[in-house]
Amino acid sequence: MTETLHDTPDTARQADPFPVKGMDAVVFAVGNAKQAAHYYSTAFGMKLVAYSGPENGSRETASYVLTNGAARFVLTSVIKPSTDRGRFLADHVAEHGDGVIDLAIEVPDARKAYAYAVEHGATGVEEPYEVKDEHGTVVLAAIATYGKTRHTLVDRSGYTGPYLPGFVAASPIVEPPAKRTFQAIDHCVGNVELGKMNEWVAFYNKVMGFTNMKEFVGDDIATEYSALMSKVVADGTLKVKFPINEPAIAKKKSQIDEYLEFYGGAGVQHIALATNDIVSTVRTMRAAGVQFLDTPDSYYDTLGEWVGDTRVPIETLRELKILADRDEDGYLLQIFTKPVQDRPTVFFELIERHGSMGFGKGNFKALFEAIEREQAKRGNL
Ligand code: TYF
Ligand code: FE
Repeated sequence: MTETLHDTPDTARQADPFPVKGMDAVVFAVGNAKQAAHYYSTAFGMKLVAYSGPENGSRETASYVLTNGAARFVLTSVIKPSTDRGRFLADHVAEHGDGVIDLAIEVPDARKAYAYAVEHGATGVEEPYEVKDEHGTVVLAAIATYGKTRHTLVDRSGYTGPYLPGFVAASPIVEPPAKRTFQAIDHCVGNVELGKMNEWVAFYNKVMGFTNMKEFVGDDIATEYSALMSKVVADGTLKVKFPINEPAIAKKKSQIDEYLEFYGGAGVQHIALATNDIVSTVRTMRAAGVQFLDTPDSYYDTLGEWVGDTRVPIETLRELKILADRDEDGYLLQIFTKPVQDRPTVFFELIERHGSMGFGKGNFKALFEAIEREQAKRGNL
């Protein structure tokens, strides 16, 4: 059974030219999906629910579907490339390392969504098509976004299977932790080339009718310490949120430039995972060997003065290196992993929101300094 948090009443959708139900999946192309599935099970506490591979008729690729609440990851590897799809996956891993190839979005009508997107300037990569099995029918279509990333548009309202036709149900690799580590995808961040941020923001404005959220990092902050500029686009219900970063020229090499160099172009930088108990999640993931960015003690010496009361005592935040930020709507707690592959590219964020719909602007200085300390260790000064 698939769980879902995607239930917008039909009335709320009518006015929206590009209604979305939420993130459908984050699809990764990786060198070894079998081992990656193990990592996301044992280190991130996710649950294997579906599989596609040679044992059930997919001779070219192996794909593992893991979930945690409404969050879904798909990990795909090539076994033996023989079609364009296999060749694309093999080349993608060779060129970019492990990375995200698809930020799939669940929509109520994939045909309408695709037509709207293409009419408004999107490049189509898959015309709408149906796939069926004994569990029902799914309608899929796909458009291109930054780099080699795509957005598959998924209407699974007529489907009850574990993921998509072609996949069979699978049992968890290990018993998932007693307490769920996270329950949804909060936002998915893209890094694009210098000078391209506004183009990609305009793309989401036009193609999906997404609007800009108020949080952005402009060149004022950029030149001071962050070496990046950032804007956030989101659908009207804020279920799908896409921050877009571009490098800025600063004292040190931008973390975004480092990503672009090692990834080999634009791509997904981080996936933020929503949790309702970040303390317990960070303890569980640290115990499983996940490495998080460090935060200096000095951050916690002054945190209480400006962030006010949070659910978690400052001393616990200090112990676990969790960051906190507050705006007029409330506060949030967040922490960032180190990159999860050898290339300094993709990483994850855990976020616990209490009213705030921001992205931790108050933490950018502490966060970017932590990233720069990691960059320095890699010799990228
Ligand atoms: O998604 C965001 O905007 C925050 C902040 O390299 C952020 O998580 C921005 C850029 C970056 C790391 C975090
Ligand atoms: Fe983030």
